[in-house]
Amino acid sequence: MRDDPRLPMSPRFWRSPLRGPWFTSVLGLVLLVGITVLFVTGLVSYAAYNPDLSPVNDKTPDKGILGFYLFAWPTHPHWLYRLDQGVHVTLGITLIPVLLAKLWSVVPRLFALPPARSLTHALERISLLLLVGGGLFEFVTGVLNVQLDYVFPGSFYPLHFYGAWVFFAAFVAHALLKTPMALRTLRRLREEKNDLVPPRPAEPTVSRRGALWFVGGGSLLLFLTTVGQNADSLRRTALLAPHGGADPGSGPNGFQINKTAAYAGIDEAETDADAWRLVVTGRTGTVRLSRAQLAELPLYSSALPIACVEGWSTSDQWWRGVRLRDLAALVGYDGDPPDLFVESLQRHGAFRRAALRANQAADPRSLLALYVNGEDLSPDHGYPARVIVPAAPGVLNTKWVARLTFGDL
Ligand SMILES: Nc1nc2c(c(=O)[nH]1)N[C@H]1C(S)=C(S)[C@@H](COP(=O)(O)O)O[C@H]1N2
Ligand SMILES: [Mo]
Repeated sequence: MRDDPRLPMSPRFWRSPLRGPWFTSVLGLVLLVGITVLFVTGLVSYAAYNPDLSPVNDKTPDKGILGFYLFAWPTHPHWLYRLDQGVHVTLGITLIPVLLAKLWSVVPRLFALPPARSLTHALERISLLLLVGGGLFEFVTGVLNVQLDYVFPGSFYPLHFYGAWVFFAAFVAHALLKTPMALRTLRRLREEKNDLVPPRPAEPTVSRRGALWFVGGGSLLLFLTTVGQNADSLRRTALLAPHGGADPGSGPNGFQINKTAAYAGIDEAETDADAWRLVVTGRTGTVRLSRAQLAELPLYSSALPIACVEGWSTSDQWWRGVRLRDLAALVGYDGDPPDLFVESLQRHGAFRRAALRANQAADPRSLLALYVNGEDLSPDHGYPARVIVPAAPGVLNTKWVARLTFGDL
């Protein structure tokens, strides 16, 4: 079987003259840097949810020691989550051609016989299964979540989170084994020959450098059609960005909408000025405020973006409303406020409520916004009132707020 060139187990089956240590090494080193950045930005992104704060924010309750690194998410700089998640998603999409080319370059090894020459070899091949399987799993779950909007109801986070740890563990082992060889190959300190070089190469149709330009061009194209989803003025260039569908229209409320009021099942009768009351609860009891009463309180403006886990973000918008810390003061917290639990009018859906940390409630830029860009919030942007907090993931900026509960969670 090993010698029959019609079967993939035979080295002679694989004929592309592009395969060899140089091509694999270049792609491998790009992935070494890129995937490390993806892993770090991904872990940081998860910390931004403040999962230690409350079960409401915790999307992977069984994470155990994998949550060792979690930290209290800061509110400075205000674009922190926007940058982190923008890099995570844009880079992930950009690396797809590199990942595919890298896998293509080593695919003969998948079929190599015998399956294991020694115990070390067997362990190496098992780690490769975790590496390739884990890598494909992370890229596929990531892209599906970005493109199809929660195809894994409630379970994308644990899948992607645990997958990342499995994948990265195998990735570190692989990098330790292979990086020295890849660097030597690129410095041409060693003869360019290994089992990836086809024993009976076909005529080249493209040079190795040409092939690399092709892969790089694919990445560049994906980058250029994705990166625009990180700013209002560039959004039209983001051809590959999801949610091109719900047209936010123009004007002050004309920025990205993910879930409309109709989608969230918000009943207009409930948001009506006569019916809606904000219920604020804290140490000294409960107060109820109509929108008109809220608008009588001292109002402040904050320029803050919305940045979604899916990798899109808006430019800074001008929000205007009541400071969360001022609302805390109404219910007995004169100094710094405690943690805060926010609930919306929405009855179903994982993001209908969120927990905010004391530092987020205390930041003077954190608002219960009534207006955006000089106008009332539109129904789709959370009318009558929405939370907006600097540096936080979009999920924590609850729309259609009904109730704020201050107190240690
Ligand atoms: N009540 C409520 N608030 C919510 C959501 C939601 O589903 N329900 N979605 C959140 C998410 S995931 C994001 S990214 C921001 C912005 O979402 P939008 O584009 O739908 O306005 O609102 C947040 N606020
Ligand atoms: Mo989001």
